[in-house]
Amino acid sequence: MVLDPEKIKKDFPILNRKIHGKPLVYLDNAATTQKPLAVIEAIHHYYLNENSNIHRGVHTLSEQATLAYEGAREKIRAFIGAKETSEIIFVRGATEGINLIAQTYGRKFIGSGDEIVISTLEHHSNIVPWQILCEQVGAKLRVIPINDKGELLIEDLKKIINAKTKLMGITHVSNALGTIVPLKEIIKIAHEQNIPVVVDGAQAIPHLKVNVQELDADFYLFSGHKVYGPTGIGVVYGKKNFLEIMPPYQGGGDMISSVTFEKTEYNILPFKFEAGTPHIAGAIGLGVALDYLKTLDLEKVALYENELLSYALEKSSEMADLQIIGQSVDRAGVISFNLAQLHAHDVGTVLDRHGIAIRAGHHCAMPLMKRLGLEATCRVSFAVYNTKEDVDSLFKALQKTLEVLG
Ligand code: 7TS
Repeated sequence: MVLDPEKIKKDFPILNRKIHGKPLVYLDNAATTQKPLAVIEAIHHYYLNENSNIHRGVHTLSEQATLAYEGAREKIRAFIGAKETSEIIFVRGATEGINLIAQTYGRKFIGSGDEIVISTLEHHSNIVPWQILCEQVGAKLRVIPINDKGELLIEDLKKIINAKTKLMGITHVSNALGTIVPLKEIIKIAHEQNIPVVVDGAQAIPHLKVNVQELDADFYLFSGHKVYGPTGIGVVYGKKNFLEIMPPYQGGGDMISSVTFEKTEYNILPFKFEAGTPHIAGAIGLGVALDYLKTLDLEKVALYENELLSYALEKSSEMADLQIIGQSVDRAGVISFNLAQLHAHDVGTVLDRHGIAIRAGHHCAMPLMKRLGLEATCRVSFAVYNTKEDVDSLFKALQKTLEVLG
């Protein structure tokens, strides 16, 4: 059975909205995805029926909230193929996940003169936390270059890593160009030199079937809101042997097993990394979002989104004034482009008048834009509820944009 996009669309109430009198065509999914009714209802249900604090109550509500929260952790473990729930840490999102690793693993195990390798494709959230760490400990950032298509130059990576390399931070899928990085190969190269790899999976989790054990990723993190879940919740997966030797990220309640004024003993994994009351409703909502994706079948989702991408790329090639940025052979449902000599923001603004939501700008990847010699691009990014009709609407509106602005 193939996916039925019209049926899927009905699961997302916001897609019924009109924007400037036109039906909403939402093509800014790399920024955040819309939420299916099941997720909205799960959060609603939690606050209506189970709201209380977790891990501490002797009362029924607390027990139920704890079960729901820990149940969500198990769903995430299964979704990404981790070995144990103790390896799944709830955080606010991908950004906090990277900062957590930088400030715990990084502060403890990376020192003066050491090197951290990232790539030209990275989102600012996989650049700046490492720069901050480098300043704190006196380490140095090295960057894997790309070719003009937006693909990583693996041969250069082999030249960059050396005895000083203590960590690699790499995206799985580029948010700006859609490039799918050959992660397994890269992790293998890094591991041959005993370099742990942190994977930014923010743009991969919604689109690809990810198995952290098959990839052999040491850390893998993502945001809930990009995978049909709520904002304010995300996940860090870490191999247990790393998490165990890492100091805690923040201090406070729940992350301790005993406290005296002289000394504090920390809690076991994963609680050691979850200080304070977490985003309980968010975790539950994320679990339901992953359930939803599972019922659709991620392999079918990937095939369907690829179909949309091919259809849109074909349409792009028929439009002489449209220049596609990024031509990676292996890519997820993202198209970056510029239209004639128009500024991306102007294009985005006119498209909005047609009810079409896209992103325009540097996509929080300013070093990548610089490498490509650009200030900004327009970016269309697909989700499972998008249809070929959405793509048709986009290209009709782009033609009109050319007529108005060109
Ligand atoms: N990593 C990648 C690859 C991303 O695309 C983003 C967000 C992040 C990390 C940060 O995620 P957050 O949830 O912690 O903010 N990317 C985008 C985008 O492409 N447009 O808006 C946000």
